[in-house]
Amino acid sequence: MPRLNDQVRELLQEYADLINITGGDAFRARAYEKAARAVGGHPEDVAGLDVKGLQQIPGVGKSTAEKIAEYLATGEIPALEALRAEIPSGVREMMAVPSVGPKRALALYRDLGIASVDELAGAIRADKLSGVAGFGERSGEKILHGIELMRQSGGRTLLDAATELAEQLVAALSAVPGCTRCAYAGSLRRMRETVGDIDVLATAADSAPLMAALTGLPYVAEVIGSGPTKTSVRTAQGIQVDLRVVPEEDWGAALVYFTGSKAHNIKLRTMAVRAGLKLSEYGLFEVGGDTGKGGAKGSKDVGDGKGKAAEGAKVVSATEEEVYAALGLPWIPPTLREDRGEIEAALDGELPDLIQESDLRGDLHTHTDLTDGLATLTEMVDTAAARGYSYYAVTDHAPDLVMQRMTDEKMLAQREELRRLADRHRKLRLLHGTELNIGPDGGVDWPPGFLAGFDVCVASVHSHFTLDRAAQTRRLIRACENPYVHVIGHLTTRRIGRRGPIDVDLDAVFAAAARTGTAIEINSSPQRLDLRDEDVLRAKRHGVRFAIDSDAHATGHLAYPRFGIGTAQRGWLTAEDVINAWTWQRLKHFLRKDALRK
Ligand code: DGT
Ligand code: CA
Ligand code: CA
Ligand code: ZN
Repeated sequence: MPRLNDQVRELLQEYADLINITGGDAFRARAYEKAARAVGGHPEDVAGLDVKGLQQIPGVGKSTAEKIAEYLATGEIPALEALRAEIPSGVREMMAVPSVGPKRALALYRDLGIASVDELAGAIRADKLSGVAGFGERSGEKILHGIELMRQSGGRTLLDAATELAEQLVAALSAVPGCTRCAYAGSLRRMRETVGDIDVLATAADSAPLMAALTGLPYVAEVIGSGPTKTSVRTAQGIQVDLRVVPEEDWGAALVYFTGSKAHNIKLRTMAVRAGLKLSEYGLFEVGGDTGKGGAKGSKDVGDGKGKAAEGAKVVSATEEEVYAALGLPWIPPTLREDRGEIEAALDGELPDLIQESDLRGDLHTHTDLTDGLATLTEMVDTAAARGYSYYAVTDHAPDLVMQRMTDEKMLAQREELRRLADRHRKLRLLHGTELNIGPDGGVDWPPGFLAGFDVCVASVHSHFTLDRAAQTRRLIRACENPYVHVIGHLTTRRIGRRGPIDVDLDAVFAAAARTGTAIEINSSPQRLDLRDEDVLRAKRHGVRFAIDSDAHATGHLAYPRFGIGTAQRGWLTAEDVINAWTWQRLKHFLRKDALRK
């Protein structure tokens, strides 16, 4: 279940949004927005705090603290409920459509009476919006695209929330007497960026106590179905969980099956059939009666796992390794199981030696409270040191992101402070960096003279998201060509389920990055995971190097690279491909971009 702090963050953010769109005080809205971020990033659970304690959280004032306390006590914030009641739920849903947003949603409702996403889509298709003030010809198209995006992600859960819930489930079920094994499988084990539901697998001689334990969990809101082999429930947060209990000797086959992906499974099953075998969630079997090799090729049960072919003796099913080995394959890491060539590579002995979280030696993109982070420089550095890193870069926002109010003086003062901290952290090399803003023409915030003073520069797009493809491509290539830009941050700027990627010729940018020795970031924030897995694989083919960064805005976010590692593995990356898996000696050389500075 998402942390209480995250629930409170969402409620306060919603309150701020509602103040804005109902024409309330923008200053107040900003204060609630800030409080929302502060609570979300606060390391301590708000559950145990009273009004006084809540006010100790930086950015949380008295009236916010009171609202949080009300929520903790009653499960409701009356002021929020009152604002919610002013706006029909369909209109609030429209506000969530990327490229509509609160202001437009309210205007559509007030001026045209459009009160739901369906009505909005209908109005655009019937061409009722063109000519209405503020709606150009392309807006309709863009909104339809936004609706599409929202529907695609509809019901899917982000990786961090799903992981947290799955870990709680596995811990709870593992503690049930009689449970001999328990793990999560499905798309979550493959570390897809979002998951449709959570699949948990367990072994026990008697499944009943496990099923009862699941349905009895306090955060389970609804039992969708329950039987001796499978139980499905929905949590209070609306996430579906499927639990399957199998006999211990079938663990390996079941884990392969329920980890998927479906496409990977189908390929495995085809291989089994070619070898005169049959693979299902119950094991790998000889095909009874028909032992003719190849005779089963093209058999109809390929694909559904519940084939009707008579089952002969069981070959193996206890471990994943055994199942793969019996098919002539090495064990294949779950993050590769998407039928993107992993079975062919395994047959050729060419599976990549995937990068692991423990390979990361540092983080090259992080923020402090000098800009929009929540923690101080010291707090961030101490937390990074505790992670065992050998280098750590602080990269606060540069001045062109006006609302962050950065100045040369503040930057230089931070650099001084960082150099002083170095005495306390002799094992952690501290790098002073910045996150530059890539302007519409590809320029960045500071002239070369000032840029040369940084140890590392990340450069990211934070504005002009709607430039056309050619302009977008040009600006990113120019950023790569800047001799002081080492890493391109969150290249496509997408926010999963909220904002689509910018329109850019990725291959052209990848080629420029490879040519200029500019790394491309895998931003590990679960809301971004940008670059995404498939594009990572594509960039790697161009010879691009990557930086797996947290983009942390709070100490807790320094753990995000765990999710970026999932994306990197899904993009077939090895430690060799990732600059922050390199030693400082080697990274230092990379950060010079010497050839370009001549
Ligand atoms: P999700 O939940 O939509 O993010 O994706 P998955 O991959 O977790 O899919 P899910 O929960 O429907 O099923 C879990 C695994 O079970 C899936 O990865 C592969 C296996 N599986 C489910 N249905 C089928 C099927 O019809 N055929 C085959 N071969 N495998 C299946
Ligand atoms: Ca699933
Ligand atoms: Ca499922
Ligand atoms: Zn950042």
